[in-house]
Amino acid sequence: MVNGLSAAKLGIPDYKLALQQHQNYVNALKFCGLQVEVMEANEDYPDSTFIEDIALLTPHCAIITNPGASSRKGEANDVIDTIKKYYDRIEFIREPATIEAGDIMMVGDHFYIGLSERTNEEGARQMASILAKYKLDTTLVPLRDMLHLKTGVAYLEDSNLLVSGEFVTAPVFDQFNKLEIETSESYAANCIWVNDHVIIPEGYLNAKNTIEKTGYKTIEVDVSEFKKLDGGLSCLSLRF
Ligand code: CIR
Repeated sequence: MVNGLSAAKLGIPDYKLALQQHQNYVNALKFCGLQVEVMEANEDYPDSTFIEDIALLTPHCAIITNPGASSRKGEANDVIDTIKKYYDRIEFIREPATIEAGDIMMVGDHFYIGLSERTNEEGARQMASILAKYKLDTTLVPLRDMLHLKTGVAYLEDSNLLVSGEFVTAPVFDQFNKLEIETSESYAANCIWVNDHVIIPEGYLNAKNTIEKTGYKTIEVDVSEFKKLDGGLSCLSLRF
């Protein structure tokens, strides 16, 4: 992962510390009642720890994406056998479509798809048409600055949506109860709701207060080494 893609300018990740942080992340998921299968590291793909991007797992099917970053194409090959253990129906996004599932946010039967530097219109189109087969709807969200849609929004169920940066005023999210994460803490807009807990990155006090005031229990996990590669908490797992 020390060779992973990064725009953060926060330096090279400390690999040993990243391993510890990853273990703490796994422990937090287990604490929330999840069963966790940890994949072997794939040293050919420095960004493969951000496994969220390579598949969308819905209640009906798994959809293998085609990453927009060329160094990430092929990451899925290593993971499909594992996904097959849990899914009979596996669909694929095909060239020239590109899409990374960090650009997809699930809200019940509805999926918001960010159009980003990694997800092109054809990617969103193929994804929407696969989802439609399973009676799942989609809304497209053009991105301005963020890497991925879920870099700046996180759905916490019960209509509660964390929003930061360009998404604070985006009309597409107006029907939600928006919980704004201030710019200086924008990294904390990438949280995950798991069985009534919200796992949040460590060190973002205002975000933590906002989430707790809304009625959630929070679990803080330090993911500083993954932040150095522009990745957040959601990116590190496929949850279904
Ligand atoms: C990348 O640039 O692809 C990785 N360094 C970070 C991916 C983060 N994934 C995500 O936001 N879903």
